[in-house]
Amino acid sequence: MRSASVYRYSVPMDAGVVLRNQRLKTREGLILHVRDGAHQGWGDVAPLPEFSQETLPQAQAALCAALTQWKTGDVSDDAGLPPSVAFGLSCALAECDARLPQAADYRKAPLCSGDPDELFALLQDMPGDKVAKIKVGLYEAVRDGMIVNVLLEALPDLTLRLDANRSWTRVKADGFARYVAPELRSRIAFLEEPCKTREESRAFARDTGIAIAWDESVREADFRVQAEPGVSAIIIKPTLVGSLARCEQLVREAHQAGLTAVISSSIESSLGLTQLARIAQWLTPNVVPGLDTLDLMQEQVVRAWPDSVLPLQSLESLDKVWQA
Ligand code: OSB
Ligand code: MG
Repeated sequence: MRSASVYRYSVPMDAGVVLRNQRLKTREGLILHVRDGAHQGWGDVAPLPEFSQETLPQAQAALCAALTQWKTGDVSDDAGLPPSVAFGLSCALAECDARLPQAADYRKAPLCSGDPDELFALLQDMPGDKVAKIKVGLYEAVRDGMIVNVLLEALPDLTLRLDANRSWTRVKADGFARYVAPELRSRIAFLEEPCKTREESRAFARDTGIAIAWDESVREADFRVQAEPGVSAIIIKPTLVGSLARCEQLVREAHQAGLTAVISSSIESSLGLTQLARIAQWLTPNVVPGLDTLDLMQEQVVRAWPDSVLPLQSLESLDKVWQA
């Protein structure tokens, strides 16, 4: 006997979380619960404004239709569902069949978009290998270059991930690189999407010796995972990419091409984030996932992230929007 329920959540965000052109005041999404006899599973479906093509109402309609079909037969992992729906549904069904291992990698690369002094203090106290991620391209490229240089110089065991979100022209990207000493550049694990086009980003990597990673590109129709000079990683954001099967395939292709695959957040609720930590442990062991987004939120949802002090919205407090 199969049954399913869908709940709606809304989580207030910290002031000042900006996605591309829009301030994100609340994070809206759906929690789904499936039951199959004695087995059950949970999923988080949360299209990300400015990034996902589908809206939340469209995701909800597609999810309920897929769950209706699942009640009487199986739904294939890639049934043409919007990515956020494919991700949440495949997680719930994988939990239900015990295919999503419990072990999780709760490490996260601390994310810094503001104050480098704050990041410095945090990193100084971090045990073991230090990996942090800095958003660049928000202020002057030259300033970004200086900050990166100072941090790498001051903390010899620090590796940085940087993310420019395609914000630089080649001239600006060169302005950044000029301030990062050549001998420090190898400790930039990657710089995500420095330039407006893939071609410019490739040329930047080749000319500066700073490795790059594909993030936005991974979701473009013409993208193929392949080894390329200067490219060290691909970023996989399951909510934007799709089902677990699709994520597994991308990870497999990345590893075959000698690339690092990094599982990363699309600002899911704590429930979705803990599943991403499990997916990371399962598919990309030894690679710190990019999951430091919980602290952008003021509350957790249904399932808590270990050690987080944020209050938890219980299942009972959510609106049930559908069941069958
Ligand atoms: O630019 O990579 C991005 C989160 C939501 C949308 C876009 C991005 C992000 C992150 C997640 O940066 C954190 C990470 O990748 O470490
Ligand atoms: Mg990115």
